Amino acid sequence: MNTHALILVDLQNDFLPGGTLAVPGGDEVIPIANQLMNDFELIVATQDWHPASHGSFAANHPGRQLFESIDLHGLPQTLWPVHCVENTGGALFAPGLETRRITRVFQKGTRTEIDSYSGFHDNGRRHSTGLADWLRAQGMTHVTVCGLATDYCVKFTSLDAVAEGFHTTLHLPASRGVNLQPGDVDAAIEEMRAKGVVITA
Ligand code: VGL
Ligand code: ZN
Repeated sequence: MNTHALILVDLQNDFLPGGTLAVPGGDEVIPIANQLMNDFELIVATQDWHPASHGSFAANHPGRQLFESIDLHGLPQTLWPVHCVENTGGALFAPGLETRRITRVFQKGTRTEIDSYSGFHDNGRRHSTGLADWLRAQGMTHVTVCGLATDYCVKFTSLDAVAEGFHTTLHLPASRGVNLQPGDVDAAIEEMRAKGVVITA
């Protein structure tokens, strides 16, 4: 597995039950991710890391509703509860996650004016996190992606991995989705499959 990296997406307190943007069953993936790490020599993690002023927070748009879609500097933006604010407990990795096995953490969503679902680029593809170049520099040709949430950050990280030329697998047992609308997770899985992601059930 020397050329195959594991990407753990957003395994952070605010996405777990009790967090501000809890993903149903999000806590269930932590022991599965710990187990999955045994199969990989190179493990990276993404970390949603927003300034309190972030444009994806409904609270920063008076008069707007949670989960409404707005135009944020030219891009469609779903308005989320305040979550994963930099240097707060909600942004920390889940306490049960074996973080010492993670070689590098790539933070995203760090700029107020734009959101970043993918661990590779922001939603406007304006800035890269450096993840793709770093993986290539380590000699990686394959990635397995898992984590939270299947229909947002896992999906966009997986699609960008394909676009960057990596052979990409989605590990479904170690992933959970939001399903703001019923069927969102299934649609995300179908879109990933159609665009070349191998799905491991
Ligand atoms: C995520 C919504 C907002 C995710 C992050 O990790 O999937 N979703 N920020
Ligand atoms: Zn976020």
